[in-house]
Amino acid sequence: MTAEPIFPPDRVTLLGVVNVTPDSFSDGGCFVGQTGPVDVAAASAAARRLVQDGAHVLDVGGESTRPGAAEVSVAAEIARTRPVVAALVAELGVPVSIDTRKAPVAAAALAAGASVVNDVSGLGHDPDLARVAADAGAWLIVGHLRGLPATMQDDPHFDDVLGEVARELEASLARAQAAGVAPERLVADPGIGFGKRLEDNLALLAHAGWFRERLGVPVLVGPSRKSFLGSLTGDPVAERDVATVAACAVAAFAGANALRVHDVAGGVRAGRVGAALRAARRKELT
Ligand code: HH2
Repeated sequence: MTAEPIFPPDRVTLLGVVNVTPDSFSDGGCFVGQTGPVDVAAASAAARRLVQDGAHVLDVGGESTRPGAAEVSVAAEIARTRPVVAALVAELGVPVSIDTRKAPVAAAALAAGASVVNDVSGLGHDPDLARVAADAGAWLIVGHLRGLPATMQDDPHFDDVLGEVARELEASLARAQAAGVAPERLVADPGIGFGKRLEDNLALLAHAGWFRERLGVPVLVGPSRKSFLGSLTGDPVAERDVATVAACAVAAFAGANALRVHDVAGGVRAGRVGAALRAARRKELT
């Protein structure tokens, strides 16, 4: 377990995405097919480039959580992620995060050397996940998600998106602490694209700092290549990295502590510009 602070308050932490899935919405099929083995060497080479580009953490996932995605079995998810986590831990010298909703998948990754658990379901999917993170002394990212990825975009609705998401994240953070996760190991994520309308996603990104103040933990956002950016720009998935950079810069300006991105080179620059502008704000005028 790494002793370094993975989400220090004085930097914008960059998580580089390493999706070991056949069907992720923007980068599926790079390292594994619907059947057959995982190409660990290719995943490792791609992850090495993310680190060279400035990633502080590598976020390894074995199940797509895009709208409409089918659930993957625990065995298949472990078979995809564990060898990649082990290789990245051995070869790359940066903390590795496991992007999963399931306790056994997290346990396998933590045993292979991961130090962060990233749960987009905010502990809503598997009641044992927080205990697994607590037992390992791992960091835990709790995301906001109502329902299941398969149906989350079926007519989502909020009367007060900021208040409702904050209250539900507070409940997730309380569950994590009740299971033994130390408060200083917690990160909250308002869940961009997870059961949200365009206006919800925009409000959540624009108020990242408000969440940070209210929840008292670092706030991570993951706008990378998501469909709300396509709605705004008309860009297809493969061409959304420029819009992602813009969203990340604004999120960092608004107070986000961490950005989860596919294009790390762009995310690093967005984080620097957004954080510098935030530092330059004259509080009495904002
Ligand atoms: N978004 C995705 C996956 N994991 N984790 C956090 N904490 N926050 C996010 O916004 C987030 C996440 C979805 O993006 P991606 O991994 O690119 O796609 P897929 O779920 O299709 O694999």
